Amino acid sequence: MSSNAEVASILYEIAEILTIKNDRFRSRAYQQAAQRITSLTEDVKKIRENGTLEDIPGIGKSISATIIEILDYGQSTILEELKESLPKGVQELMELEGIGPRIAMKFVTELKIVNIDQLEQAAKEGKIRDLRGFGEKKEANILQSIKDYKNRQTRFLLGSILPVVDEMVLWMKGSSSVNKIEVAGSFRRKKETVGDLDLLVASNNVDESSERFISMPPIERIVSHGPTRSTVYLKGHLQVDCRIIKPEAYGAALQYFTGSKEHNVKLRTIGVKLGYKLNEYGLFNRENDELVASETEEEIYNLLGMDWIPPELRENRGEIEAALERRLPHLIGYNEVKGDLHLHTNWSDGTASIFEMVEAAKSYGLKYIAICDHSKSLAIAHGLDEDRLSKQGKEIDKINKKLDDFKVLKGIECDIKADGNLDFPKSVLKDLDFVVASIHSGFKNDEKTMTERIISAIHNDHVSTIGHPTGRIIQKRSPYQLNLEKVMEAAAQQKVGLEINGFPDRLDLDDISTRKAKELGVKLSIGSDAHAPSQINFLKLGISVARRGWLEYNDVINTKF
Ligand code: DGT
Ligand code: CA
Ligand code: CA
Ligand code: ZN
Repeated sequence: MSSNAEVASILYEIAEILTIKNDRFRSRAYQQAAQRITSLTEDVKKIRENGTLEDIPGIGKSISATIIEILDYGQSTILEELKESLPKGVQELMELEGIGPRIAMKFVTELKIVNIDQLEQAAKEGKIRDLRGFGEKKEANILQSIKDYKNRQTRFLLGSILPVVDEMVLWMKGSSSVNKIEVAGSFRRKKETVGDLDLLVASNNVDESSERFISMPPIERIVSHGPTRSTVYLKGHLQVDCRIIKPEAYGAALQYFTGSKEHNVKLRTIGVKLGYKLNEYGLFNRENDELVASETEEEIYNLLGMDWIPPELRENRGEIEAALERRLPHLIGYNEVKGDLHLHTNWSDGTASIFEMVEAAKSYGLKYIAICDHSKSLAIAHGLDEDRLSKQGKEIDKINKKLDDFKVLKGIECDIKADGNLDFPKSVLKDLDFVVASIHSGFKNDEKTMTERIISAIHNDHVSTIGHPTGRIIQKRSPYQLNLEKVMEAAAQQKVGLEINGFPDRLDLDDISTRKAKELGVKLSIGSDAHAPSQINFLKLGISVARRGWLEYNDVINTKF
């Protein structure tokens, strides 16, 4: 979309809502302005640069300000506010691509449809095609928009989208117009699942960056395209919102679009008390609207009287208070984990040999790994019995002799049996360097049974940590019935760790439980639970959870050594 078309379409939308609200006079003004812009032969951006916007007939001070906002930021405050003022049903229908205020209002008033589900039903029953101005084609388009909308409602595992984010960032960096680039939103906060990706690009050539974005290889469909704002679907229906910003406003946009919304709301109220206005464009003086800061996040946080806050903490869970009082945690760094304390090989259900896992761990930058294959109860995973475990131990000895500056620990992921005993006797466990004790059966135990089962494993002298302590599988399986607080208290008392399992659909403990564990004095072990060499990368996901759980260097077992 050219700038002229983008500006005109927003002006038209404003006009449309004003009509619905019976503000005929302003509506006409916006409509005429939109028509003017559409019929211009010159680029509206040029006219703006020449300072002659208001020379265009029908464009006064206020509409010209709106146009400047659209050109600079791809959106309009007036439009956003007008949308907010519409009935809820109309607002919901407008979430659909291709449904503007006028059509949404028509559905609400003529068909008494007040939400997307009702619209879907009506379209499926062929009730839309008979409306004046519609037809089969438009009805089919509506169904497509609804399908897209529903796909947008599904969330993606953080771990599953890392490769596509890398690919996207690399692609964008291939354009010399790209000055800075980052995926903001929940991705930057490292939430366990993300709804969509919010790509921010600081650019010294907006048009070039925008073209680069929509010509990205993994795009499945372009939903909208404008100089400062575009939306696309990647394969698998992952939505990417791209915003292209001038370098001097990058920090403000990064702060705003990193969120979370709750964090931003709280930050704004603090700004108000200090006489500031904070939005995606910058920090402004409330009195005279003068820009105070926008280039970096640090400036903004500092002017608000606080330390810069790491994105993983921005959930309004006390981080703003901590930043104001200069007592933010010194979060564990992504490079501070020296070993992987949970991974599998082809001795059980992994795909690779011990040596191949060592190679992968070394190239990741680790100093040690604990081989923790499954124990014999888990027959489905080809779990080890005493005999094979001892053979594996001998192979590990051989490998260690060949390695310098790297160590392979002898470990096991030992099943906790129904009665709370472990799958191996103490005489076997005592010779191991690291014992992960995990539940892999009897998920339906009641709370008391499950809690006692895990606590009795904690009381085994040879257990180092409890693997994936709650058993949840994201979007698939709820945690076991468990009194997690009691488990944490026992772990703290017995000096047994609890694991943060980095496997993308586990991330168990989760962020909130991790923080609770720390508060109760538990040490955490981070393990990738890798079943293949490349999966050692999942350690990063575990570290993200640790950071979201406010952990510092000393809270994590495998920062040491
Ligand atoms: P997601 O995509 O559902 O995983 O979660 P987010 O946090 O990425 O949310 P998203 O994509 O809707 O918006 C990105 C960020 O933009 C969000 O974290 C904060 C900011 N933001 C978006 N809409 C609003 C809003 O209405 N008010 C405020 N204060 N911030 C917003
Ligand atoms: Ca997002
Ligand atoms: Ca978004
Ligand atoms: Zn396991």
